Amino acid sequence: MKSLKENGFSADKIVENGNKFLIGNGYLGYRGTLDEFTAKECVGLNIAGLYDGVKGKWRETVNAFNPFFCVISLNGVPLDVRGKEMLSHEAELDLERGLFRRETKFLVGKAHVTLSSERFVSAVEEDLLCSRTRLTSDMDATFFVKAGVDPDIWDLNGPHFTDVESRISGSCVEVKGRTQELGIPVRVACALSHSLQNFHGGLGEFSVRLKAGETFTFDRIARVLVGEKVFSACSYERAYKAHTEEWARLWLLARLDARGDARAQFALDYSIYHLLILAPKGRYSIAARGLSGQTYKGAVFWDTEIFLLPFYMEVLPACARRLIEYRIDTLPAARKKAQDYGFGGAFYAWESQNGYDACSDFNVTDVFTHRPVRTYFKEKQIHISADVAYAILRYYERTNDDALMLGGGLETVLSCAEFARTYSYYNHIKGRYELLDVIGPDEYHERVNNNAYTNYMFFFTAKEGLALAEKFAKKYPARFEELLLSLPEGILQNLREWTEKLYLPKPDAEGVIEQFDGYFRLEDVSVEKVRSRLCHPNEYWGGSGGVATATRVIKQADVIMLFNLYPDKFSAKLRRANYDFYLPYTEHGSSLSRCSYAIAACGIGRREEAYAALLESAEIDLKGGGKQWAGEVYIGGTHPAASGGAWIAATHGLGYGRKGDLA
Ligand code: IFM
Repeated sequence: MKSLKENGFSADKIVENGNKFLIGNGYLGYRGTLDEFTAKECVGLNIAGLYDGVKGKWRETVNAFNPFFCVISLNGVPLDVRGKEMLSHEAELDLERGLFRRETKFLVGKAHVTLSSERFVSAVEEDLLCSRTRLTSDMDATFFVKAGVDPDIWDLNGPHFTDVESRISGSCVEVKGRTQELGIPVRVACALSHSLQNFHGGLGEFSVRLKAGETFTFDRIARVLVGEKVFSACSYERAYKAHTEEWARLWLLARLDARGDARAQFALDYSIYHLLILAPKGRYSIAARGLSGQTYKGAVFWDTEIFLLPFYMEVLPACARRLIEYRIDTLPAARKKAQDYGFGGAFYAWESQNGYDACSDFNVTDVFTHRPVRTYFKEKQIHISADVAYAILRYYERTNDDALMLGGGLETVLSCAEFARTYSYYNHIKGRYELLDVIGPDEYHERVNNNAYTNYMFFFTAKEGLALAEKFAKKYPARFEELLLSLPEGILQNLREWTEKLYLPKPDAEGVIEQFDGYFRLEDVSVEKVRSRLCHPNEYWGGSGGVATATRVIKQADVIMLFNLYPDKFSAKLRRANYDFYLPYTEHGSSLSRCSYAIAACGIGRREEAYAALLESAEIDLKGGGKQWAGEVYIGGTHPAASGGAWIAATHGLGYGRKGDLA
C-alpha cells in the first residue's frame, strides 16, 4: 500500500532519483537507477564501512561492481528510457517490501514491448541482492540481452579497484578486484537464470525468441563478497519470501500512525523506510549520506548519535547497541587523536571511517579561485566527543545495559569528559575553566570561544559520567577498580573539580544564551540580506571569509540543539526566548537544522511551526532538497539525519508532547 511512484522520465532527475529510489539493508545500498544505466548515470552499489583511498584524493566508501546492468535490444534498438521508442515509464519504490520496480513500454517498429524489472537488497542476508526482469511483446520477436557484472562503476574519488578480473562459470559471472589502499579483495558474483555468450569484461549476451503475449523472465542473484567469503546461490522466490517477511516484521515494529493526515503519513513512512534500510547488521555505523553514495566520504558524523539513535533505540534496540559498539570499538582511535593534538581522554573523529578521522584540513573548495579552503572542523568541532558520550548515556538510560557500560561504555563517557577537561583553559582572572577555540554545531563560525552547546554538553557529560561511576563503583566494585586502571589516575576527582568551575554561559536579560563569546556583537542582519550578498549560488557561507562569518547568521540550530538534548534542564520560557531569537538568523544550510527546530517547536507549544518544519525535514529526499554543493564539493545524497530528526519530532514532540510544555 505504501509506494512512491513516478511517471515519465527526465534525464535531469537521474541523480536525484538515484537517491530517492534507493534500496538497502544497512550494509549495501543500491541506488535507484535503471538497469540500462552505467557509471555515467551514477549507478552505485555502496558498501558500508569499507573504505579506500586513492593517492591524492579523499578516502571514501567503496562502490561494488554492478551485477544488475542489463540492456535488451530488439532489431538493434536498445530498450532504453532515453530513446525515441519509449512510450511510458514508471519507477516505483515499494516502501512496504523494500523493493524497487520499473515498468517501461516501448514501441520498436510495430512491436509494443513492455520491460519491467524489480530488485531488492535482502533484508535477511547482508551480502545478497536479487533482480527479476520481465519482457513481453505483442508481436513475435527475438531480443538480445546484454548482462553480467559491470565493472564500470561510479566513484567520486576512485577508481578504487586494481587487478580487476572477470570470469564466467556456467551461468555464474564474477568480477573481482582489490582495493587500492589496503588490498582488500572484493568480488561480486552473480548467478543468472540464462547463460551468457561472448563473455568479455564481466558482460556477455544471449538471445531470446518470444511469441506474441509470452513473458520472458530473467533472474539474477548476486552477492557482494568482501574478503574471502564464498558465493552461494538461492532461488529468487525463496530470497523474496524471506526478504518480504522481514520487511513485514520491520514495519510492525516501526509503523507510526499519523491519524488520517495522508501527507504526514507518507512523509513519515518514507523517512522510516530510509531509517530501516540503514539499520546496521554488523560492526559498522551509519554514514551521513547513508548508503546513497560516497558523499562526505561515507563517513560517520554526530548525525548518527544525535539524530538517528533515538529511532533505533525504540524500534530496533539491537541496532542501537551496534551503533554504540562502533564508538566503543573506535575508542583507541579517539584516544590517539586526542594524544596527537596534545590532549588527554578521547577526541572522536569528526568524520569517522572506522575511527580514522577522514575530515580534510581543506573541506571546501572555493568556487572563485578553485582552491581548497582551510576549515577547522577536524580540530575544533570537539563537541563530537560530547555527542558520542550523550548517545551512550541515553542508550544506558533506556536499556540499563550494564554489560555494555562495563564493556567500554562508561570508559568512553569518562574519556570524553576527560578530553574536554584537558582541552579547557583555566581563566585566572575570571576563576573558571573555558573551552576556547572551538566550532559549535553552527559551522559558519569557526574557532570561537565558549560555544554554549559545547560547554554545556561537556558539563553534562562529566556530571552524568561521574554519577554513573559512583553507581558502578557500588554495584560492581571489583570490575570498577579494574576499569579505573584504564583511565588516568585521579580522573574522577579532577572531573569533579572541573565541573564546579567550568564556565556555562547564562541567559541575558531577554533570556537568550549567547551562542559563543562575542556573538551578540556580530552584524545583526537577516538571512536574506546575507544571501543577497552572494556572488555565486554555491559560494561557501562560512570559514574565514564567508558571507555569514562576520554576521549573526548561522548555518544550523546550535543553542537550540542543547535544549533539545536536555529539555528538562532549561525552562520552557527560556527555550521559547532562544527559539524566537535564533530562528530568524538560521539559514538551515544543513539538513540537520529544520528537524532540530521542529523538535524545539514541539517543546514550546508551537505545534503549527513544528508540523511545518517536520514535514520539510521528512520530505527532503522526496523533493530532492538540501544543498548539493559546499563550494565545489558535491554534498548530495540522502539525508538520514533529517529522516531521523523528523521521526524524533513526530514521536517525542508532536506525538507525545513533552512534560508540561505543550500549550
Ligand atoms: O554533521 C553535519 C554537520 O553538522 C553539518 N554539515 C554536514 C554534516 C553531515 O551531515
